[in-house]
Amino acid sequence: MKTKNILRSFALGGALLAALGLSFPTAPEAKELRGWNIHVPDYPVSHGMEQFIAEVAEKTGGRVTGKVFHGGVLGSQPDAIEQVRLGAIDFAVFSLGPMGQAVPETNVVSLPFIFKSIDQMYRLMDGAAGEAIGEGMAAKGIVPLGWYDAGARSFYNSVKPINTPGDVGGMKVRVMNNDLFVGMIESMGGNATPMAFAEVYQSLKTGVVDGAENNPPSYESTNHFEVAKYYSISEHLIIPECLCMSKKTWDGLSAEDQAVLKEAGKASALKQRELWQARERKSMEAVVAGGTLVNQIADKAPFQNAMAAVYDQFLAQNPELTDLVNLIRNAD
Ligand code: BDP
Repeated sequence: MKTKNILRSFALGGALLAALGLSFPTAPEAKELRGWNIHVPDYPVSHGMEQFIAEVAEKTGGRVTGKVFHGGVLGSQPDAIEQVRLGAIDFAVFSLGPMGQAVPETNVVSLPFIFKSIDQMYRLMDGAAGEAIGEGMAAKGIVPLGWYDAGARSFYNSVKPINTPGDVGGMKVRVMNNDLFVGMIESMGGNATPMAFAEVYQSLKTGVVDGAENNPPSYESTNHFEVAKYYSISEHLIIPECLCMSKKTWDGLSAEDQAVLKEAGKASALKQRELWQARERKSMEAVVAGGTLVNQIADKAPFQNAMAAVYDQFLAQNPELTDLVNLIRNAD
C-alpha cells in the first residue's frame, strides 16, 4: 500500500514535470554485454577477454559491463559469427579462419603461408592490411577492436609423422569451416572434413578423421594430443584472431563509451599476445611430456608449391582482393 502511494506520487510528479517539459534526471541504463568464447577459461584468449570487459566496466563507471561465456557454451564458431552480426551476442574472439564465409576480406589471411612470420603478421594487421580487413568486417556487422595472436597452425594425426605433402595424401583431415581449407587439404591429396571445434576430439578418437591442424595451445587444451600423437611442424597457417563487437551493439553505445571500448580492446590484445608466447612454450612441453612425437618439417617448399592451386582459385573467384593479397604477399 505504502509502495503504491509512493509510486503514485512519483507518477504524478512525473506527469507534472512532463507537463512542464521537464523530466526526472535518470541514470542511463547500464548495458550488460554477452561475450562468446570457444576456449577454456585458462587460455590466452580467455584472459584477454576477461581483462577487456573488466577494464570496460571500470572505465565506464559501470555503464557497460559484461560476462564472457567460455568453452563454446553459446554455440559453435560459425553460428556465433552470425549471432554477433545479428546482435544476439555482443562481443567475441573469433579466428578469422571461419569468418571467411561471411567476410571475404578475412579470407586473405587464411591463405596458406601468406605471412612470413608472426612479427610480420602483427605489423601488417596493425597497419594497412588490418585496416582493410577491418573495413570488410564492419560492412558485415562486426567491429574489430583488437587483433589477437593464434600463432601458427601445424598438422597432427594418429597415423604417422608428416614430412611431405604426399604424406597427407589419403588422410581424412578435419578443417575449420571454410572452403579455402578444404582446397588446402585437397591440394595435397587428402580428404578434408569441415567440422566444429568441439567435435574434433571424439572424431579423432573414433577414427572419423585421422588428423587435424592447429596451434600448440589448442592441440594441448583440447586434449587432441591424447588421440593424435604425431605433431608435424608445418606452420602452414598464421591466422590472427579478432576481439570483435557486434556493430548493432556498438552503434547503441555513446561515443564516450565507444572510445573506452577501443582502448580496452587494444590493451587486451597487447596482453593476449604476451600471454600467447608463454603459453605456446608451455603447451609444447606439456604435449611432449604427454607422449606427442614432434617432428620439424625440414623442407616446407613442397607444401608451399602445392598451395599454388589454392591461390589461383581464390584470386580467380575474388579478383577484387588481388591488391590485398599482394600487399601481404609482397611485404618484407
Ligand atoms: C583455434 C582457434 C579457434 C578455432 C579453433 C578451430 O583459436 O578460434 O575455433 O582453432 O580449429 O586455434 O576450430
